[in-house]
Amino acid sequence: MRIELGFGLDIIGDIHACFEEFMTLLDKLGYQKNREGLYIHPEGRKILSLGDVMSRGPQSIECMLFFLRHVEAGQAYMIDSNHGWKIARWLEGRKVQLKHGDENVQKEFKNYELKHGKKETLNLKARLKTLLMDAPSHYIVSNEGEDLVVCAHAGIKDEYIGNENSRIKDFCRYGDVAGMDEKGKPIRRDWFKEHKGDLLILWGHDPKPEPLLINNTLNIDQGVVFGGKLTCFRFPEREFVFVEALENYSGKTGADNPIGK
Ligand SMILES: [Mn+2]
Repeated sequence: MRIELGFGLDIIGDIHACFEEFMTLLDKLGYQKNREGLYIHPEGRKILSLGDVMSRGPQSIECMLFFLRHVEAGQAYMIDSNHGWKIARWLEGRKVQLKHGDENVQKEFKNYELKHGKKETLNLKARLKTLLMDAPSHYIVSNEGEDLVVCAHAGIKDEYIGNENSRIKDFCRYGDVAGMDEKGKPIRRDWFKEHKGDLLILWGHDPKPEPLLINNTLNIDQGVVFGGKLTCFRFPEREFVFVEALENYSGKTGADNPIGK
């Protein structure tokens, strides 16, 4: 789970199947499509996704396929996430309830099968399942032996950093959830208040209208699928690059919309 900073990282918040906005972002960041169809940065930068690349939005398969190809090519990293884990188990053939936008992935696969046939669909599903199952709970970005940044989907406790077990995986997927309220929404505890030290923790999952920096923890999920924007945090430059959502794909408005759109 420890990766080298190398020539720089472009760390990207929850994409949630907003493939068009993601392509616009890569273009803004200076990535160029090569002959094999891979997006390569001329300065050798790499892409790191905070997870939830699929579900809710319109193009889950395209987004997952992008990370499948770029992770295999060593050009991108992608961490585990709550939707990613749900879809992984569905792809494995387990009985899971597809809701909160996961049902869109199933619909996309039905259309994919009509277009590409059963064999190719099964093959893709198996490869995507492996990608999602193999995704680590978090990454530690280091440079010349010094740890600089931790990337986790929904959050992490300081004592979990550098370790991996089922409890840590769950915490990184869902954050510190104290149960559900009467409306079925998770009651979230603010894990980031406990973080100490200089290590910067990047996280997404819980959309905020703007990047939120507290205690050296930085939320970069600005709710693109809810009509907000897709965020990239460039490291080590510590610069933000945003792409505004083309629309609110979520069907959620007003009080039901986490960023109030
Ligand atoms: Mn999430």
